[in-house]
Amino acid sequence: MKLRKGSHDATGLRFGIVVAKFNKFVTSKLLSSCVEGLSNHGVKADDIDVVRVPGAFELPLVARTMARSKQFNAVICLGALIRGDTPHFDYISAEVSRGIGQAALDADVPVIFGVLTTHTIAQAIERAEPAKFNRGGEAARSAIEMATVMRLLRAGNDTQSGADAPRVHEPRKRAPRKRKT
Ligand code: INI
Repeated sequence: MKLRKGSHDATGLRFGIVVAKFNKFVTSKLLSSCVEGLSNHGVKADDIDVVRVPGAFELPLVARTMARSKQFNAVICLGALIRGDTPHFDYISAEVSRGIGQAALDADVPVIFGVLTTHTIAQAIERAEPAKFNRGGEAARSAIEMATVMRLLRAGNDTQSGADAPRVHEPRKRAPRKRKT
């Protein structure tokens, strides 16, 4: 039996994050703990691009565009869907989960589902809280693990760990950012 798995060493990897502004009191926490999670595993600030969208419904299109740009080893979607009194929640959450899955398959790049779907505001707050469920940090770890396992599989090498494996699926280089003067 051969066991192949990713690692949590993200040095040199690049990540895109798409974050919904709706329920910002929750999604801002998801974002900060996600960025912290990435940097704790060796990702440089310059290697993280964040795009804000109005609500969770808009996550899949932007995630797909980012993933297809081939600039990122993985894209992370962050949002908070909180059930209200109408069926609105059910329509949006079904579409968002389907769309995020589809984005990954279309782009052939990991797209992580860091979207909370909760019955109450309290549940959402608890899940975003770094000292409790820390779903933002968890999304970061899933993205790193998927990025490294995909790199390993694409390299076709059974013996190397994700961190040591050569980078076959190399994201395209971006133009250097202009400094503000
Ligand atoms: N967007 C969310 O991210 N979370 C929600 O809980 C939510 N609710 O409940 O309505 C929500 N709605 C907005 C939606 O995602 C779109 O932005 C909007 O419909 C415009 O397309």
